[in-house]
Amino acid sequence: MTIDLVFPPGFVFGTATSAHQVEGDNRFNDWWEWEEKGKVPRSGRACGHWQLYRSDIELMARLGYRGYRFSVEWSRIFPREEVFDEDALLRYAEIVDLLRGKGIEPIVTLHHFTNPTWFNRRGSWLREDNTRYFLKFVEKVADTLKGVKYWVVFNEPNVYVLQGFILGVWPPGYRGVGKGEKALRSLVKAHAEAYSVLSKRGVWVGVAQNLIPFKPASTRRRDVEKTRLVDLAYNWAFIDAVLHGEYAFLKGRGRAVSSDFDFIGVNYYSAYLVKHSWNPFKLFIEVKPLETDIRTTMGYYVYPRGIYEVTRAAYERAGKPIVITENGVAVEDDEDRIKAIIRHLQYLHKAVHEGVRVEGYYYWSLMDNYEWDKGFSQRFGLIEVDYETLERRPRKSAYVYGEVAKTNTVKGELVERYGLKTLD
Ligand code: IFM
Repeated sequence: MTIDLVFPPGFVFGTATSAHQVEGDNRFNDWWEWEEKGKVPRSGRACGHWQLYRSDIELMARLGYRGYRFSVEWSRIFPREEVFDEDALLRYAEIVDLLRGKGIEPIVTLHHFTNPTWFNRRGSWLREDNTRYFLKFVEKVADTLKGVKYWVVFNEPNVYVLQGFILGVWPPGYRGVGKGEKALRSLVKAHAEAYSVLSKRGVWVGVAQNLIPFKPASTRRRDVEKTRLVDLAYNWAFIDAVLHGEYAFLKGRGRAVSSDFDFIGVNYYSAYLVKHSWNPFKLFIEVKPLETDIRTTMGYYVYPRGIYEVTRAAYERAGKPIVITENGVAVEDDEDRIKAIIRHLQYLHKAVHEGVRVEGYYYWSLMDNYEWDKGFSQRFGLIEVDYETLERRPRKSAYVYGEVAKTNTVKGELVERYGLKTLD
């Protein structure tokens, strides 16, 4: 008989979304602009969450979820540089109150990949003094959303810098390692400024960092060295810069404005193999997904042990409590989602059992939504969204996860049926 996996009292099982991916009609940000230019699929009304938030919150409460991570859309609050939309901000305040009323712990993200278009016209994150615009937004939000304990200033600054400033495949569309490093330093500075505003209010401030267990494709020295470089630049540059004012990036070391975190949010999805490449345009690096028994429709694979690896690594490196701010899968068969959840929780439980301080786990995502350059093709949701009618239909995984959330326990029968037989 398999025994129950019990998580500590106070551990929160919740779900996560972001504004542009679920709200709909975010017309004043740079993603919308890219959509209009035909560079990425249109988000349109997305899941209509900006109108349906009340029933969505009721649904998450009925399902038993205890936490909800969402983002406040900067371009809704400041659609123009000098235009402040108080009503929009008050709607976010209402969302926080509704969540609190249902006993759901909110985590508020302040930047989740989107900028107001006017901010980009001012030079975006390539100009360090532009952090003042973001700070003005942070102050407004912090003054209004009372009673929020957990704040994430930046979602996945590493993914954002890579896609938006090095590869140029996401807005604002800059290319080059130098640009990426400039943006990185501005984000670190903006984090410091936001930290000083928020921490005075006695709340917890963190980052939601996308962490990847990179593994050398072979034991060859070149592959091992490249793996170390990628690990430092991708996983740790932002975190090291914030904590120590120093970081290692793709072309050497750099310095930035240090501040602090009260927790590290970990967004974990998959593992990758790293190989030395002779192609200078790829910075002499080749990265490809580590293959396992479950392939997601995103093209990468489910590797549950990775959540243990990155959670431990983040805890050891930063010495801060951990929140799993995202973990989830886009799959065609919901049974694979249940397997993925149970298996990741087996490994997370192992980390907790070994003494890693983890405060919660937020499944990505509450519902199917707009997956950036992949549009609506990816089904990450515990809840299926019918994009024609906007009807929400909880999947079997939604109820299974609800039982975990209500009891803080993964029952032995679930482990037996969906879990891994042994953990290494
Ligand atoms: O949808 C994204 C989210 O916006 C950031 N983290 C990864 C998710 C899945 O790709």
